Amino acid sequence: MLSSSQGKLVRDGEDRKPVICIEGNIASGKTTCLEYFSKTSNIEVLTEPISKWRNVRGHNPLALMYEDPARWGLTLQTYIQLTVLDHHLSKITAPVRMMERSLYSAKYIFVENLYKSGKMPEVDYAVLTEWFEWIINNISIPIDLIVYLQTSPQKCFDRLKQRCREEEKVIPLEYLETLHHMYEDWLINHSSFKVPAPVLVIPADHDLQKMLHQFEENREKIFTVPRAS
Ligand code: TTP
Ligand code: MG
Repeated sequence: MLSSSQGKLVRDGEDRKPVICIEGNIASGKTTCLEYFSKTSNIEVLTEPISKWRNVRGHNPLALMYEDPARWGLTLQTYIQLTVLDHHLSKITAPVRMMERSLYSAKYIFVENLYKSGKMPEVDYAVLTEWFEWIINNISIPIDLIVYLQTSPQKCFDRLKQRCREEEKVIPLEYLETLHHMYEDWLINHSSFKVPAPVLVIPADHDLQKMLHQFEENREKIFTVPRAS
């Protein structure tokens, strides 16, 4: 549960433990990275609650959003915001937490893109933004490191085709290109939104073997991250 500290709601009854968020475009390899480190002891790994986004009480808001973003974008993004917030606030069960994405990328990448591309009505964007700002102003969401899996949009497109998630069959290369530029502006160029933690960039176009090798090479850097205050 939550209690209040320094004006913000915080998770109850535990010391602050380091939280590492894995970020990157759709199909950049976030889950693969998390699965790799899940074999390490003393780390808690939280993969994205995508199964919930595909089935909330028998409905599939992810599929609905791809079918008609203007109608269902708000529905999906509201639910994503809730499920990701739930992850941020859940009790940490190991000395370090690693999680897929964050509240920030759902808003700064996906919601912004829906709005900027004219697919989300202004009132929906306003409501989501009010919600998001209320959350970050009133609830403590500590993140100590962002690991950015930096890919080319074409590589993500190829992986997307290979993995063949039913809802994602309609995604064109241009969509991944737009998300890529938004990620770069946010985490590399620092020209869009505030970056909530230090960023470690891992080039992520390589094949699985090389990626696993790189994850291992970066292990030290990732897990000796100083805790944000
Ligand atoms: P991702 O969050 O990118 O997860 P992934 O499993 O595809 O990535 P990886 O292969 O790197 O593990 O996207 C999951 C799906 O949810 C994808 O179709 C994009 C969609 N999505 C949104 O539409 N809005 C959002 O805010 C988020 C976070 C995802
Ligand atoms: Mg994933």
